[in-house]
Amino acid sequence: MLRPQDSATRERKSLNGLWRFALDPDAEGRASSWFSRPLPGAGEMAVPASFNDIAADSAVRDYVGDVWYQTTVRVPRGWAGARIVVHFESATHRATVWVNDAEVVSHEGGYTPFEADVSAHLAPGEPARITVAVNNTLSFQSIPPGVIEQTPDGKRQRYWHDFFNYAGIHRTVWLYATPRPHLTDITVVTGLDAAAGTVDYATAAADAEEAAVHVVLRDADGSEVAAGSGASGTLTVPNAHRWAPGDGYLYDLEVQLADRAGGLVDSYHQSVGIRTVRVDGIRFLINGEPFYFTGFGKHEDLPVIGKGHNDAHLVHDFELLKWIGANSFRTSHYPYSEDVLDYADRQGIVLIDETPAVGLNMGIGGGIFGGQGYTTFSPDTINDATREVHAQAIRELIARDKNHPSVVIWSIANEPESDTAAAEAYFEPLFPLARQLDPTRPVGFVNVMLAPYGKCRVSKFGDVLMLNRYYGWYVNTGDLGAAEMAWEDELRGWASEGKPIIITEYGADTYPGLHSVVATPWTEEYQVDYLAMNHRVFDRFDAVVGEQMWNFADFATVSGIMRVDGNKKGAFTRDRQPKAAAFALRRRWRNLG
Ligand code: GCB
Repeated sequence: MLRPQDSATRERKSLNGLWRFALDPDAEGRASSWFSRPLPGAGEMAVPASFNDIAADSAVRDYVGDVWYQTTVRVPRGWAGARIVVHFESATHRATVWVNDAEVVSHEGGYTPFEADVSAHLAPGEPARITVAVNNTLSFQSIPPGVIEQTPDGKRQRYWHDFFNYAGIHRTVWLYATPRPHLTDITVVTGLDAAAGTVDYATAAADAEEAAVHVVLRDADGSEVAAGSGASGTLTVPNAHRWAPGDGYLYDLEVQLADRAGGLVDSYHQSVGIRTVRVDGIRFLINGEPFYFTGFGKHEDLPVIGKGHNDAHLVHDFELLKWIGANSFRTSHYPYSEDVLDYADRQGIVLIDETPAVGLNMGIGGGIFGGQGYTTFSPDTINDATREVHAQAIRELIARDKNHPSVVIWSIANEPESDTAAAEAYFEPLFPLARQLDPTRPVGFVNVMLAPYGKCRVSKFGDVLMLNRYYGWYVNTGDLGAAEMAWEDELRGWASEGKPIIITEYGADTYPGLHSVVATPWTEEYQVDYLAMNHRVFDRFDAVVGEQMWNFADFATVSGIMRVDGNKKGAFTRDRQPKAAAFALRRRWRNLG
């Protein structure tokens, strides 16, 4: 699937704005065909945004089930004869879409795009009604998983990941038009040959048996540097300007479909960053040079709009990354908006790209360790059907993000149970799946403290080791001396594995404005001391090739005794003000060189 764009042959129309909106607590909307008329009793809701925090009402915030969105769009008159598609960049966690009275598509998974050819269901020049039932229920067969529990106040969604279950239409909705013969996919793989760069490209098209493919590669000034013909091929760029961390240099690959007479049929522009990624022993190489990750695990999380994408906040967050000296982040714990990926490409920010497979671990709940009364992997809980949903999430992530030079690692899960035979059996096929879908990038998963060195049965499948550790916070709380010893001891074990290690999380909850002269958890001073202890430990190991502090900013979670208005491990507050830790990180990262 190609992301909608305007080109010489394509036109798109954003459907963002206020949509009609209704909850469906009695689950009657589908049976009563709510899509066939103006939504009954509808209010209005912003798209893109999570619906949860928009209303001042816990019935909306904590709602579980179908919610309905509806808009009316006038289809441009000029689109007569075109193929017309409705495209959702995401709908969390699943959706069914109707155009006028016709059901056109359903999609499972809250963070990847889906679309449908709706040409047969609307008419250029006429209005069309688009209705979406978005469902936010998590089950043992969803990624991420969850369970519905009955309480005296009704049903309640429970889950094992530590961020609020925001839902709704979080990203842009497009109506777009392409010619009938059209490009359906483009894959680029880049290489380096001394000063030259190579671009292997492969294209796919539909309804285009007669059409020929031509490609032109242009540099950032728009000058042609290479050209070719054929559905796939290799282009060579002498003296290529490499994409590199901090230097988001992009070429533009224009792919054209032409008819027999040479007339232009379809045209699509694909950005290309020429770079290589490789693991060599304990080194992580970008363009053959050792790379050390600095940065964060982040979230898509903002006041009011929840997980809704917002361009102003995107740019601001990247400015803060630059200010603090971060060169990377992980898209913890789900694929982020494609606007984020595009911007990271242009800014030269390096990404670890993660699936939504978080909370596959019933030993953890909301950051709290301990039995939660469920077995993680079993025929009745996370099972083969779940693994197929997980596999599909991996397929959709790689299909969507394969061409982004910023993405250097696929993370197939965050902190699953990984110390049991059942976990090993569950994960074993998922690693080769990811490698088969993309043989060019290292594949890993993020290991939890409950499966320490010597106990984890899944890490052996990964190309890199990604560790989340909270010595000095969840264990050895307030005792950084003991924490340092325990942490160094465990890390020594991992370092003996001969793989690069990235510390993908280390952090301490910190209430902004809380101070103490003696080391006291929750204070700004303790967070600074905690980070310094971690950095001392990392610096003792050559195998540690990166540190991503948890978290970039404070974020919303379910409420509970471990969370004070959300998770407070941010270097920045939720509204992006720096804590003392931000200045400490800035001093370290800007001097690492
Ligand atoms: C973790 C999780 C992350 C949590 C964090 C915490 O290990 O990966 O989602 O938010 O710990 O703060 O407990």
